[in-house]
Amino acid sequence: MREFFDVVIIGAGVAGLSALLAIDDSQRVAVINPGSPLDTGSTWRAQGGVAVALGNDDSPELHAADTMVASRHLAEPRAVQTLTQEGPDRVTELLDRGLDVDRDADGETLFGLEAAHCRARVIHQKDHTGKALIGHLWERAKACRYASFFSQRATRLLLHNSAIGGVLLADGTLLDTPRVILASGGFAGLFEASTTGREVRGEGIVLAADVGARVRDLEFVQFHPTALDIATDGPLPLLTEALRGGGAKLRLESGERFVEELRPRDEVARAIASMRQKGHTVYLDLKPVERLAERFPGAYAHLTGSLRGKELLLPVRPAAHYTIGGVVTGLDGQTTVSGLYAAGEVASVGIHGANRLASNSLLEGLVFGHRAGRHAATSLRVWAPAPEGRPMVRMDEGPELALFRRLFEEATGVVRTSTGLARFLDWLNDQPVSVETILGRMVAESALARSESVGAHFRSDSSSSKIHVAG
Ligand code: FUM
Repeated sequence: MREFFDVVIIGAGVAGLSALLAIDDSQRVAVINPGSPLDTGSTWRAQGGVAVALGNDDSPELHAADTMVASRHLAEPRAVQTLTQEGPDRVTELLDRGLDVDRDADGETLFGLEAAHCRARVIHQKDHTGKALIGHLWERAKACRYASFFSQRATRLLLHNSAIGGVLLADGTLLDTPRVILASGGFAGLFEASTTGREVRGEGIVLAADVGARVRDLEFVQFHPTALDIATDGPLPLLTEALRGGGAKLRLESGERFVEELRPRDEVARAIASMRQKGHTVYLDLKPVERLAERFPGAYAHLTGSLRGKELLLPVRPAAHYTIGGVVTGLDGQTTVSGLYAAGEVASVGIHGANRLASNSLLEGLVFGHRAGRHAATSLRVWAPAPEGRPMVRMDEGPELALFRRLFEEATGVVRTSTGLARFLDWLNDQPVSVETILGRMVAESALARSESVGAHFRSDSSSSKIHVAG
């Protein structure tokens, strides 16, 4: 089957649906997503919320300053300004259209505090904000008469004369189009310990690189400090940072505290990893959190069953959570390939630098998804049919992929060394080529190339490296 669309959006998380909703009904748009966005991808799993400068004591400038500091000043100021200045409009639009968020008794929006923010500025719905947001966007998306939805996976981008000409889907369908918006998420699902779905494997980055798009900063992988430490083959449940914003403390089995809970996320993750390496178990103590069951029903639910205890302690560990690098874009999502756009976690527009500020990613999807959709819909393109191509190979879930995840995590986890990275790259040389091995190589090579530790990238063999542990 072959069909023409004005725009094809790959991914139906917050960035993809924001792009769709920014396009007018004069365009025919295809949205590709392997399953329902209500339970695939990353948006629906987001807990804490959306950071946005809407509070009376807040401003886009303060939000931008916090974002720059968290990024270790490697973020691009113009991109950060765009995020923080346009964020309030995007979020206000959602609230005006009925997005349900937590409010006080007077109906005023409540703002949560998270690490490295100088103000409480995270709007949320309990600890399942992602579900509320994607549910809202999905209802609106389904009402778009100009959109066709394909429950499929994109397996190759096709070029004609160096410009986008089409997209090949896993079932062999070819979508002819002059414009593709990649909004397919990051690659945290390639790590053994991850808060993200196993299906989130960075395919968009590999598809874009395959057609020559520039990619950067893949070494910056954000590990969330507090995933629930349980044995599972799937993603680890996240214990939102908002819990620490609400007073939860990190403790060793002795009850001793060892790190300030609201230090930047990378520092807290490394402090926990270091304690675990010394043989300690690390717990999140939820006792100080007021109205725990009401405000954080997801976290509270973990206190039942085998984890029930009077002490309200949950065992935690760092887990891959968000991948900062990606396909390089301008402020309207344009990549270095004509007709190809990217937005959200798959993209690198420059707002995170070496470390993403907590709860900036849903805002990123809203702001830059919207901009990419608007630009793609209004840009003029001459289109010619692309030659057909072959699908890229993707590994099946099974022992090979489990081994890949284990070795990938050993090499590119919270703490990296040149020896470990080189060993992983050697191992990859003997593996069949797939989306996963291509991505694994790109990440390991980036991590090897950056020999100094900065932000989320920590090389224990770098002279400047120091793990931040109190006392
Ligand atoms: O802890 C959290 O709720 C995660 C927030 C984020 O990744 O931005």
